Amino acid sequence: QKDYKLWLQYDQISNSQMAQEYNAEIKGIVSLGSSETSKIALKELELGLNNMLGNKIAVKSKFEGSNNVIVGAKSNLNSELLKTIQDDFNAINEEGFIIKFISLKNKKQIVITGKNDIAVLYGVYHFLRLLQTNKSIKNLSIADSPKTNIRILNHWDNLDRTVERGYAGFSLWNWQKLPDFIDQRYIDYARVNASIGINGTVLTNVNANALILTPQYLEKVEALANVFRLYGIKVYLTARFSAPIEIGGLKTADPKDIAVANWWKDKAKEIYKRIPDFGGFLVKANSEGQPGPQNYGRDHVDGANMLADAVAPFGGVIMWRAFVYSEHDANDRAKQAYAEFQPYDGKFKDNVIVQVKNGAIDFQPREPFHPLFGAMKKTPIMMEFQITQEYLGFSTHLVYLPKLFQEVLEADTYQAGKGSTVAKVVDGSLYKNKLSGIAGVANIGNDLNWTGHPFAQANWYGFGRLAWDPYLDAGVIADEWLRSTFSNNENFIKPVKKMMLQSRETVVDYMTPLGLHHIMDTGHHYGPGPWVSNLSRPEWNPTYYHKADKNGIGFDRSKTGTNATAQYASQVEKIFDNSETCPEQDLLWFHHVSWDYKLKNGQTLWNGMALKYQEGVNEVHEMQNTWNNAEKYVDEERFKEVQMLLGIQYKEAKWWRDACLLYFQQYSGKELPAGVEKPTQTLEYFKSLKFPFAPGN
Ligand code: BDP
Repeated sequence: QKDYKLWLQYDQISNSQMAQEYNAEIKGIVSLGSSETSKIALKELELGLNNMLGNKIAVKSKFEGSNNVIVGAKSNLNSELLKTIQDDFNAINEEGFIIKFISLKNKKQIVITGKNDIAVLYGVYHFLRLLQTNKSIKNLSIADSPKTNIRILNHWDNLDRTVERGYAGFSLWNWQKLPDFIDQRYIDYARVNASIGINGTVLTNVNANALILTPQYLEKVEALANVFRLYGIKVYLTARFSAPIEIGGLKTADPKDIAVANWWKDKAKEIYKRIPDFGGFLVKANSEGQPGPQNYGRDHVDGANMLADAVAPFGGVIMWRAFVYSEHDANDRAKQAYAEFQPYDGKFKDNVIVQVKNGAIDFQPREPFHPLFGAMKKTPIMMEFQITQEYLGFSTHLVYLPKLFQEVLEADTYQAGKGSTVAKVVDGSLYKNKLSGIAGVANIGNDLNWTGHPFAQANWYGFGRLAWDPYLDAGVIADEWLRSTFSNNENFIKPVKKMMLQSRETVVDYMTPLGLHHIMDTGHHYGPGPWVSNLSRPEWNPTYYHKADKNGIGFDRSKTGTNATAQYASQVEKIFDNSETCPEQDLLWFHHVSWDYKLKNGQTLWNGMALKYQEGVNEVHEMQNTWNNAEKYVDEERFKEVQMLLGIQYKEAKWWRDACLLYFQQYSGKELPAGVEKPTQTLEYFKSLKFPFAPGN
């Protein structure tokens, strides 16, 4: 099944010129290593080359003849070979690889190497990608290393196999059959992740269940770790802060209590005995009702450091989340994480890294970057992106997320002067952190195609590529993905890539244009619900976020409002604080403006907003056209699936437009401008819609 193979299709090269080149340049494989991982690398290379070149490639035991692909880690290279690439090793880190044409005894050879077998595996995948994307390999000389240490998926998977915010079926982890039954899917999962350089996975939900830390479950976790290790993937777990009470029989989980600290130390010892390369814990504490150190009058530093001490002897890390906001805090929700965490700068132990969502609210179609990036100069900060589309149409809407990721990574925090981009914060280069990382909340489930929407595979792929190199361009990534997943035909690539790159702006247009946010319906966050105002916590209500009234719309976070802008470096603050200089895409995030406010294009806010909603709908229609024209380049199954999904997206884009405009119109009191289609239903109708079944909430 094509869907299942993701971006590792290895279709036969149809471009005859490239096929000729590859056949001339690649005559055989010489594999030097003998570890399990070396065997995996060899098998992959054989599979890829045999399929793409359409003939069986010779696997040799010696360097006979020329143009062999020689694969092996540095320690496997003989001195003669090593001499030819010695210098290249200075250009890579522990996980980096070298792919190079060399001359050995006057014969041309291609070496794929690195400092260990996992790095070599990364090199093999990179080499295969070059062929998959029809790049010339003549005289290759590549030395490439990942820029971040922790490149990790966060699975919000529960032990009953439901997945919080998961839209691609149930959890991959079959706890009932583990540890003895190793589903082929675990191996395939590790393989595809290795192909994009992902090196960690948190198996369990941030809303954690302490049971995962009991011996019965740890035995199962160990079985998964044994599979993943061969592909360079470390296993991590979420730690429920109250576990010492729930499964340890203690009366408290106070981090300053010796018995509690010892309980975690013993637990860590027990885990590392089973899994010597266990990565560590991800913790959601004192957030949305989860237990944490504050239950005992302690703070986040106390909690994180206590756990850090437990895993430190084994080289483990604690990823402590900064996703906090409280109903008892009268502050603007967008300000709370910064207000709470920034003062802790420099207080965490060395093996703690603070995990921060890309924006200050919650994975919206668009958010300005989180003010904590760059603001903690003595604390490593890692990125948390959401690959699963909780607020962006689940796995039903086609939205290419690397565009969103890139926008955040490129944002300049100015925290250490101009050029202090978020990418430099998360790769650790800005403040020379020892730890760095990028996490993505996984969009993977047990659906046959892994991600529900065939194009959601691109979001997994793109996440991995950006975690490896946060400076990559979303367009380049889309190009790679399309070629590896579908076809190298330019007539296919060009329009479909354009559609992907536009798709993120499109969803913003039909859901939350001009800086609107969090106006999704209650609980599931799927359809529009700007009218919702009856939830117990004020900051859960859409009305809290858009603040529409007769005078205008938007959340005033400037000096005249909550002053959230002051949490940014002064250069950024200045820009956001003034509605004239604030990027229009963030206008209603930072400002409450009148319905007659003049936009840059001369339209009034009301007209401009209505036209944006319409534009979003039109753009989805365009996507449908683009896809229909792509039919002859795509297998029937995937073609039909995407076609049907785009049909739903078109219907739902109109639902968003009509529901939001009818609702806001009550306040603006204005007619819809020319060019905006008339709503087909009344506001009452849209309000009465109940979403019958929403997965994963
Ligand atoms: C929100 C989700 C919720 C998660 C929470 C989190 O709605 O399901 O538990 O974030 O990140 O986006 O902890």
